[in-house]
Amino acid sequence: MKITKAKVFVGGPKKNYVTLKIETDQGVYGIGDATLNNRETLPAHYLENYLIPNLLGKDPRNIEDIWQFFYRGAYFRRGPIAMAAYGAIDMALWDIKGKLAGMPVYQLLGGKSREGAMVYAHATGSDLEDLMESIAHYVEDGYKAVRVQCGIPGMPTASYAVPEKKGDTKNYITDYSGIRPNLEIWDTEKYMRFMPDALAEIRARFGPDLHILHDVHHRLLPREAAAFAKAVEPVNLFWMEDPTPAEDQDALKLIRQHSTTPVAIGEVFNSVFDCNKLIENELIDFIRVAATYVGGITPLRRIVDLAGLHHVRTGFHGAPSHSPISMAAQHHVNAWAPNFGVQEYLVLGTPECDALFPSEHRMEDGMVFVSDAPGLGVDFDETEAARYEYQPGSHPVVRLQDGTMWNY
Ligand code: KDG
Ligand code: MG
Repeated sequence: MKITKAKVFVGGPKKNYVTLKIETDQGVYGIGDATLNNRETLPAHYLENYLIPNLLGKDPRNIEDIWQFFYRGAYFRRGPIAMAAYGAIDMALWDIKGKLAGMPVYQLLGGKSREGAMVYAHATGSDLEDLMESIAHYVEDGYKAVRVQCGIPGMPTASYAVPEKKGDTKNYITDYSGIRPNLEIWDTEKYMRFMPDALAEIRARFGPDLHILHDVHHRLLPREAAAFAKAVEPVNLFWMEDPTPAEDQDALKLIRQHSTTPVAIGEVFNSVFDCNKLIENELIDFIRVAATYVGGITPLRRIVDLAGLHHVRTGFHGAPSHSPISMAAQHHVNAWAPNFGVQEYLVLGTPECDALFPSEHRMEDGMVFVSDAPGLGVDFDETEAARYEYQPGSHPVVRLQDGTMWNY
């Protein structure tokens, strides 16, 4: 069996999904997602210019060898661009293998450990009352877990992922009006004064059962993060995410020494070597890697197994930039993983997105139910894809009030 053709598509409804389609001499094809938010053209170029020419003629059933060929063969290893490109190939090959076997991918991984996988939604508010309304909306919809982000009083601009004013529906993570980023101003003191009390009010309003998550988005220094984690202990958060920038892993020791608030980290990691020490030293509670950014299902499964040995549960990244293909890959891993925790899930099918990626995965009452269709259980409509093209976009950048660059 041979790979005969592979194509990359960039575009989507208000998104720049990078979709790879691999075709074979037996008529079976597979699809994968290489979307690297705001840098989408880079994995697309890597696929087109180097990886696809080297894929042609290979036996698509040798998933492991193809992964090792690209990873070891590159000499200069890792990095988000390369790993996202390998990730798309790997997902597409698992899709093909599932179709050949007539089985959904979760069966190839070892079968189901659960029926539904709990997901969390993003509640945001320009102020606390606005946020309370947003949380109430998700609770009414049956969500059991909600990430909460709130505008901070007195902050000169809206901070991470919250609307500037009530009712504003602009996409705050990616702005598709061009590649020059918007500016956000950050003030740690104001955040530290406001957010712990706001989280306590949310807990008081919604009771003990709601799983409350909060994303600090790499904004704090280690000592501040430890103080924050200690201050929010009575709230009993499901997790505190990315308290400090991910590069300084020793920062997490300080947080651990001072608090029992669960820590989730890993959405910017692209290899097991970014998280093996954190996992082995049991400095985190949830690992946030994504199938795309770590190079596909093959390496993701290894990280999940390592995490399981150290009581670390999964909480895979699922920001809106992930296409339904990588989300499907994660649904299969989630169905199998014995140490599943929660899944971030925001691909709430618009009619345009459903037409581009017809899928049999089902979302109900804050849970995802994985498809039983052979392969990944999601398809890609090339005719629909022809309607879209790449739109330049950007994340905001962050500065302190005096102009110092800070972490987005
Ligand atoms: O591209 C960056 C986003 O994926 C990130 O800001 C989203 O932090 C994020 C999250 O938890 O989903
Ligand atoms: Mg995050």
